[in-house]
Amino acid sequence: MVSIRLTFGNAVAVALLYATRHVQAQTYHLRDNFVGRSFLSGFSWETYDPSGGYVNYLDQATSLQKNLTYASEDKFVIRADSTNVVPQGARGRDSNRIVSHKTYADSVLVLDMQHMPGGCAQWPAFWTADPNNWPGGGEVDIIEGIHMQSNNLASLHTTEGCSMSPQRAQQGSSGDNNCDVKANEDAGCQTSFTDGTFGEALNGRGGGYFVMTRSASRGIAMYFWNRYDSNVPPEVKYSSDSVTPKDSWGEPQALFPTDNCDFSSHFASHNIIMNLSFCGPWASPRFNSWGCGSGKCEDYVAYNPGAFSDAYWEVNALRVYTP
Ligand SMILES: *[C@@H]1O[C@H](CO)[C@@H](O)[C@H](O)[C@H]1NC(C)=O
Ligand SMILES: CC(=O)N[C@H]1CO[C@H](CO)[C@@H](O)[C@@H]1O
Repeated sequence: MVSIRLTFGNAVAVALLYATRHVQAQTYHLRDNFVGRSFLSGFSWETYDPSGGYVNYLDQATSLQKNLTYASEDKFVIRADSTNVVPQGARGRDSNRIVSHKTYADSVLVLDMQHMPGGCAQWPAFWTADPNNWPGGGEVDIIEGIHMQSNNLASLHTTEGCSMSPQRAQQGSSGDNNCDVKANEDAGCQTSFTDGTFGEALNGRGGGYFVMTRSASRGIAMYFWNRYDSNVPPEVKYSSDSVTPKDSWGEPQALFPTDNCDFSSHFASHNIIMNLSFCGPWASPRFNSWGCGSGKCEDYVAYNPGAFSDAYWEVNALRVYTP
């Protein structure tokens, strides 16, 4: 009898485990596939800088004309000006900030990125938010960092009542754990990815694939594979009609589960935003300590155009999948 019970118990346990995994494997279907010129029609170029950077964001027409935005059949590039000294009285160095027309809630974003900005004074970011409802609608920073950082920093920013346990099933390491923008001077709840996931360090590996999965019931997970990693899931590497995040993808770099955060009330539908700012409240005060020189961040940006020849995002594809 005892042995029968044990056998029965094990069978139930195995069945439950299988059922749990099966439930987690949700399939998402391709909704938008931004490649090359389709960025021009799918995004708007915002000229206003809400973050206090030393930057002059251009409108699309001006940026195209200066070739600071470039789109072909299969490439999309946005870059900072790297030939001119910043004129007296200008808002800062010419750059780009693009915002998707469409918004997405539960979704999987696949960013196939060849090259990203990185270096002294630079503050690039790839993120999602509802710009008309901040912080009420939440913010998800997928790629962000400053200066010569080589670990990507991912974070969530919310209203109060959303936090993360410091121990999470992720490859990266957690930093601040309160997502509330009023805690920790808006650091948000954070995970630092492993090394080689940001800036020049990442470019040296041929860029790679960033994947963000967002679900009101399961929270947010972020994955990264560099371009030559043999474990990039085929559905991520090659344009595919659907993706199914699953255990075989391995442990995510960053995990933001729902245990202490109700995602449906803290996150609205989000636009996708890519920007490249300079200096500002995060990078300026850390300019000297990062070994970028003894002067001021803004002067470095103004008088050293040549230092920004690598300050560009080059995107092969951005695919958006929804349930
Ligand atoms: C414009 O920028 C693209 C991408 O950076 C580059 O390949 C191309 O040569 C540039 N065109 C000109 C005319 O400089
Ligand atoms: C100027 C600008 O848009 N800066 C934003 C760039 O991205 C980060 C995302 O973390 C925002 O916090 C900045 O406001």
